[in-house]
Amino acid sequence: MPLLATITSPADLRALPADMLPALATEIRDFLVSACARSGGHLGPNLGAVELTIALHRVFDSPREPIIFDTGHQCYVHKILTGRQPGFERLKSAGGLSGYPARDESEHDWVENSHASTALSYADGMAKAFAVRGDSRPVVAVVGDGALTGGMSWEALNNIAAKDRPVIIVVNDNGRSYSPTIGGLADRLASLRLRPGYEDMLEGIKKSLGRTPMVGRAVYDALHGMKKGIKDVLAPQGMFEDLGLKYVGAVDGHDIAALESAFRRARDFGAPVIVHCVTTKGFGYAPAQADEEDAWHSRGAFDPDNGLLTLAAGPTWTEVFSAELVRIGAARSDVVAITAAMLYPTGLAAFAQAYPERTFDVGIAEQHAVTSAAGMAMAGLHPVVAIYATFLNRAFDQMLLDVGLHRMPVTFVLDRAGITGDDGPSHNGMWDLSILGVVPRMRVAAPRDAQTLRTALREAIAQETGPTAVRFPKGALAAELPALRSVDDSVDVLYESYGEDPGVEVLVVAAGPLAAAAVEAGASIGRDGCAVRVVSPTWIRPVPQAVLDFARTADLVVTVEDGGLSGGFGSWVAQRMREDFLDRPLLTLGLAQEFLDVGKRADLLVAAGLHGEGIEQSVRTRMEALHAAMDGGSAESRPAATRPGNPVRPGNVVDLSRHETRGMDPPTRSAPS
Ligand SMILES: Cc1ncc(C[n+]2csc(CCOP(=O)(O)OP(=O)(O)O)c2C)c(N)n1
Repeated sequence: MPLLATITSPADLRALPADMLPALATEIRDFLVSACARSGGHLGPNLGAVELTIALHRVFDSPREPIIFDTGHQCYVHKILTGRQPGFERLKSAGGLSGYPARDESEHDWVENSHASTALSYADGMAKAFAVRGDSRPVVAVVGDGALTGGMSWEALNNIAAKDRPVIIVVNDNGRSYSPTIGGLADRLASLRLRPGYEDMLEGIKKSLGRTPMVGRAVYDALHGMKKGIKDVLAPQGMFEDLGLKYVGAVDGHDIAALESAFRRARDFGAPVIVHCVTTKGFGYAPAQADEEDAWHSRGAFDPDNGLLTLAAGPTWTEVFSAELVRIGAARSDVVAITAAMLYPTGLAAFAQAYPERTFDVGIAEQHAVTSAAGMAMAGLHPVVAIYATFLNRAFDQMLLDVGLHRMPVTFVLDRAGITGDDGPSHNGMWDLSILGVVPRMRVAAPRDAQTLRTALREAIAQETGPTAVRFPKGALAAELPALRSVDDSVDVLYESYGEDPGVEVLVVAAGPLAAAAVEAGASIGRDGCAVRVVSPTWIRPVPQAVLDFARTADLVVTVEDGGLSGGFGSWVAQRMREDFLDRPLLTLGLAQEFLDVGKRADLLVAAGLHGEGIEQSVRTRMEALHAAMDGGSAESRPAATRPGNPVRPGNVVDLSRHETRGMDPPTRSAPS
């Protein structure tokens, strides 16, 4: 029977003889590779944390003694050891196991994270709470060298070091974030990693001196008394000790016995300790370990035999942005790019290759990235901060005051905006519009396809009087959706069932790539003889005047967006309509302001009613309600589009196949009967 099948809890693990642990580690690696091959996942970080997690669960009594994983992407082994092996059948899928710690999955998951650099603060808070309650149990925080570059980690360290509370900080140092971790701290850790281990050396001295009795012991003790001095020469962990934190390490992060011994010493100490573990990302699976780009930090489904991706990825939004920024960089030497430790995922690697001196990886430090961008703009550059939409949350104040108040020309490029899906609730980029909308004079673009993305990016970077943001979603690029016509150069008309007639029964204003679903819905309603217009403004903030002009002649205005409804695009349109005394019924379609369940982006969009059929249904329901309110609901007086079984009026037939194949051709114009 495989060992792994016998492990359903940390107690089972603790009962296992130490000499069986290497075999268990091998089985866990095989299990991880098969699970991630099926569903994709954070394979590299987890392969690197196998021994470390085994040792932690043997030494600490989880869940009583909390083990908090920073970011949480490396918690798969922890899940395996805490009774969740069966859940890996549906890793990162609806109804399956989350790719991050999840409180409703297990009592071993004290926190539910995914944004980096929070573990030390959680641990500090728990340790304070236990102390207040007279409880001396230890709290463990596992933090990567990447997460350690985040400011919150240092704010927490400053507090943790101030008191003798038993917080054990396990630094999982693989030298990488996605790419190699950068900065002074990383250099410092690297030197700790590379120098001969102090503890090993001391042990060596002890052994050789021990062979000369009498003198030996005395010399050893003297040496030991000089411990700190020697330590500082051999390994500059003074950085931590100066903060008041005991340092243990560097420990081989793939040697379970060494790890267990270091953790036990740290546990016995009863005060804050750093245990510095040196690991290798992707350890034990050659394709991951050998990958220069990111050691398979996060990988889609693949063939476990050769490591090749199972599904060939089509062109992505990120690639379009990436290539266009390089072109812009060639023409504009003042354009610089900033990433918070995500050079490849945000598409900045090509820019970095072309213009290395104009690319800045600041570490996992979004707040600093944004204020640093403000500084660059003050000194004459045009910074492009490329960041996942969800991580912009971290830098709200910096965006509002350091960039916004100073009217600095900084362009925020928000990748993974809207629903991202399988990374769970905290990774959805559904908050950005709500916070962008708070920033005075912030201009926001939501391109709907590759061409509008290229144009929006150029226009954003051409702005010199204040900040701009360009948002686009995760994954495969939407099909090109050409405009029938453009109004004021700012709003594209994608569909109209009665041509350019000003008055319509329904105006649909779609933000970004949901334009395709909006056209599908609009065309279906228009086919029933209803006067429908679907428009797509690439720049959604400020709300273009042309949108308001269109709204003035519509019976019902509908906004569609891939973001939280609270403070989003629909609310901006509502506000502008109020300001313009535009008293029209308004239906705002978007995401409920909730933490969404894990699922595929496409499925979650359907669940939110943001696909063609869903939008159509919402619009029809609202039209029906409006007419019912107006005339008491008599079926005959309702608009054609909402009458059950309504025959399509001749002349108003929209040939949808033409829309699908070559964008949005206008339907044959005919007068309403
Ligand atoms: C605030 C924030 N910014 C960016 C990310 C994206 N991200 C996820 S893991 C990671 C690198 C983490 O590196 P490290 O802590 O060293 O862990 P490793 O994967 O190397 O084990 C980054 C940048 C994030 N999760 N949170």
